Amino acid sequence: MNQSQLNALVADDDPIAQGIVADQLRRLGAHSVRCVGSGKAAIETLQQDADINLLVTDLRMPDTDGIALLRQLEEFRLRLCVIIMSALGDKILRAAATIGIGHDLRIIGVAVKPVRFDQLRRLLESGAEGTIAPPASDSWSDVVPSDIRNALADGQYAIQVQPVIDALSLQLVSVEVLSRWTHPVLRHCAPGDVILAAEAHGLIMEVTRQALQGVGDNWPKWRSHGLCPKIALNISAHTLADLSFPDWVTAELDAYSIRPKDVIFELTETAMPADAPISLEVACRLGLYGFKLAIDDFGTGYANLTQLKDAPIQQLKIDKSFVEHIETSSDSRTIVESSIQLAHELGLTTVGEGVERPSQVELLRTLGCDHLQGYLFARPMPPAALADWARSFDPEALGLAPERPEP
Ligand code: G
Ligand code: MN
Repeated sequence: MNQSQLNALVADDDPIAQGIVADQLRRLGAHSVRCVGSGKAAIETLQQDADINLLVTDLRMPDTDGIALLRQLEEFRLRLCVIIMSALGDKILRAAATIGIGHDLRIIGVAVKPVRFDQLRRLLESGAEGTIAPPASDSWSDVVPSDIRNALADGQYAIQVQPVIDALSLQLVSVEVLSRWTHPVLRHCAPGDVILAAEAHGLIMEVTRQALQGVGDNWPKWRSHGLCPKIALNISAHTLADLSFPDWVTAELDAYSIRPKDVIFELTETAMPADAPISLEVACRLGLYGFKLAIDDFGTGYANLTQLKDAPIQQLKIDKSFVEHIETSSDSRTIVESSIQLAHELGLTTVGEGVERPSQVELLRTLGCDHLQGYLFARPMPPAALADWARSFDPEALGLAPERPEP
């Protein structure tokens, strides 16, 4: 992240804490830092100053507290990065971050007060290049249809694939298809934002069509190398509400000789067919056609047990935020363990996301997780690189040995 582009707002009713954080941000090279003493003042300032791209906010404040502030950021479409801090401890911070993510905010981290300099530096560094939202003029709501059409036409849109492997045999079972954009003007726009813009302008099918084309173009090559991974595609609530999608996607895939049984659609929990009869209808038809459905990022949204039981879902992907601390946090471990148990009792397979260390593999295997995905095995890669990856992938080099499933 380029700190010289950082225009920060610190919201805290305690002037001393406010001063400490502001000073730390300046020492970290922020271009400008402003401070306010309440959530209400924060909203007013953000509405006046579109250049502010980072909010560091306390939770307990007069007027509008931090949680209400997160909601108002969404209501007023103030799309900027947020760091939440509080002296109230870890649990409330994590809850606040979850609420923020639910509001579609870019929460780049949480910090227990008093915030330490190195902690703040790490949070800012971990926000990857481009994570700091640009001023409002670059935000997705200002992306016009021609930007997207041009990006699609110019080949600035490309897919990457990330392997998912069987937890016991350590063999490739599927690849998740991820959309990547490299646009000279839209470069600040996170892929998710471009998807939002594409949806808003009715161009999401074209984006999906290009993703399918990316897969279709590589499918014969993968097969020629003896690889036949299932294809996991992310679809949004918008797509799931489109009654024409099942027939359309079946025909598109058919052109590449990809069969529905080779495809898994990943839905985020927020896209789950809750009270939306049309979504349920589309989900059911996809199931009837032979596609598999997975719930993505399980644990971060609002899927309830009835939805899990009633929706035609075959797989549950456990969010990486739980896998991340599985060795050290008993809460995380309990969540992963009960998610796996619940999934299995409902007849669903499980995928552990965000696996970065062999120790996580060991635990996930012990807990009975079926499939694994994460940087430990492979980062998302261009589709043409998959065969090379498969050839050189060596679990033993990671200290892992294949196990045979129990008979
Ligand atoms: O939400 P979904 O499951 O679609 O997320 C996929 C995202 O997760 C991709 O952007 C991918 O780069 C990222 N990802 C995949 N594996 C890992 C990992 O091991 N660690 C982290 N931090 N991110 C990962
Ligand atoms: Mn996914």
